Amino acid sequence: MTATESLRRRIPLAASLVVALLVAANPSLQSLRPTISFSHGSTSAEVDPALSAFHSGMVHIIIRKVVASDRAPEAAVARLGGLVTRDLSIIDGFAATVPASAVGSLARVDGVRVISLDRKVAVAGGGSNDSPNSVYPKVVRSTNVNNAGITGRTITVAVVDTGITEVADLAGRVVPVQNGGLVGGTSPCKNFSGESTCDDSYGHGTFIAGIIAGDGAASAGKWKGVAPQANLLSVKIAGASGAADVSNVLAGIQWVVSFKNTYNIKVLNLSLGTNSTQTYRSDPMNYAVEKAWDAGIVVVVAASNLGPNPGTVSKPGDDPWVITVGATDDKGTVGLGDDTIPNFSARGPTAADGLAKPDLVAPGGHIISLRAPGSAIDTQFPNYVDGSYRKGSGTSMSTGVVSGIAALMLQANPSWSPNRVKYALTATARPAASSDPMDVGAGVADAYAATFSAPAGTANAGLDHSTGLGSLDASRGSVQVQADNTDQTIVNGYLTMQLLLWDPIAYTGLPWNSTTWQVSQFSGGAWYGGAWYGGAWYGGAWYGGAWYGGAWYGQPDGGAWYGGAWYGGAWYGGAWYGAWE
Ligand SMILES: [Ca+2]
Repeated sequence: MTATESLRRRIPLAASLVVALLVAANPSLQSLRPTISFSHGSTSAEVDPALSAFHSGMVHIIIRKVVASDRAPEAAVARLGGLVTRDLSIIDGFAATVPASAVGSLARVDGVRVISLDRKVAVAGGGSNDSPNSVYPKVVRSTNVNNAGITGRTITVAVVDTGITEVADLAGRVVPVQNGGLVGGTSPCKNFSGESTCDDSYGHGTFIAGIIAGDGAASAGKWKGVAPQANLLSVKIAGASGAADVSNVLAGIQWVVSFKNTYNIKVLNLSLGTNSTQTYRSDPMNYAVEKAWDAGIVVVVAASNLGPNPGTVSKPGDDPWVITVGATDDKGTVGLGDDTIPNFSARGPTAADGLAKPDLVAPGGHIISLRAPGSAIDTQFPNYVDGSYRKGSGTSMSTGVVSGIAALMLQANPSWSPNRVKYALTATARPAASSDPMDVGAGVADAYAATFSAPAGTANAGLDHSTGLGSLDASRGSVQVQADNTDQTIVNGYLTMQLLLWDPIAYTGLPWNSTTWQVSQFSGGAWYGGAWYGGAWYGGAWYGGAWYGGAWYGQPDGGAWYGGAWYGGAWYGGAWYGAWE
């Protein structure tokens, strides 16, 4: 038994997760909850007296529940404007950040037993980044590539995400998008989010953009990304709630493919995914990433933060064509000898098709990148590094690293196809902390070798394509989004986030280019914003469902928590693959 197998066997993640999901999803099981009797007829939780000192702003709390599987307390946190930040299943509870004014209401929620101040976080707040050390560009040797004059200049990376705020480190390199129509002009994004601006109001997309292409302008070059002169094209598919439906993703990818020539898009970064187990051979999201790949775009996708069990790579990272990226923790040192594979990093083979994934790994632990000032993450986790930066962990971050590397490779080797890029990346990857390819694929990305000394060869020979005619709803996995229309429609079945009916024949029947885009199902009609729907799953924005990752903070390095069983793994954590520290 390898060390990894041994670790997996000690942590019965899948079993407990499935049970929790069943209880949460099946109303008929609600009656199985123990009945709690109280002497006064109404219930009120015990509240830590220390919380009475907080009258405004946000406060970090620990909630212990009456019944571990009851998700009503988590849903209440979301409803009251808070954010579940950490599962604490060993105490039948969870950590959350909530408005101080909401504590009284939370105490009256059925199922909440004790509310206490999260003292560890309160003490650490603002002071946890005394000696930041984020060395990922050196670990993957992109620094060496930059020093050889290759910086990603001329290459455009499309980022389908929560938007990109054009902060100093990205200034002048967020590609303006032509609005078209009678209005004309340009916007700093293609916007499918339902929000009126292109700003990153959630805080995920800007962080990823900084990893791909930040130039360190606000830190005298100290905190640079991988391809510091690459251009970014922001395709915004979610607003401040972080909630996005599969249809938002499909529209975003179809638009990128349709306009790749207009904007010289060479790389597509997808730091997202769902827990769908629909076979890639028919799934519409797999169809989209394969259309991008066939159009000559290198598609880089997060593996997910649902590890460490087999079968935890999410969709569309389960697609055999694309480059799927898992995470390493480089421990803040350039050498690989002390690296570990965090438990959160998803493991293959893929659940639906049994395919080997991820393709490779890159640093994704305690990464320092850009804040999006005023965004949800930035506001709720105000631990900043050198003013303009913050820390985060997850396979989202690893994905950004590899997208940046792809930009470097394509600047130096402009004729390379996606299959050539994938082969060069995997053929030159260095041995990682695990020798199991289902943990790490080919190993740790090496930008220098992949760019300058890759052996000849191409990947993906003989693979089949997705028909795209599978179920849209199955592509969602267990997540649903509630639209912000008057009726607060739940977007499921054939509905899209435009509240129109999904048309698979139109989706697959035409080539994707700038002409056909105008008649595509996504081009006309407004997009709605949304929130994670708290019905069949755990409820509330960012906590629950399949766009995993959520908002995490204060993970002590190397401790029992960081990389532990629950870290983005054993429970479903919110939106996008990122942990916020
Ligand atoms: Ca290291």
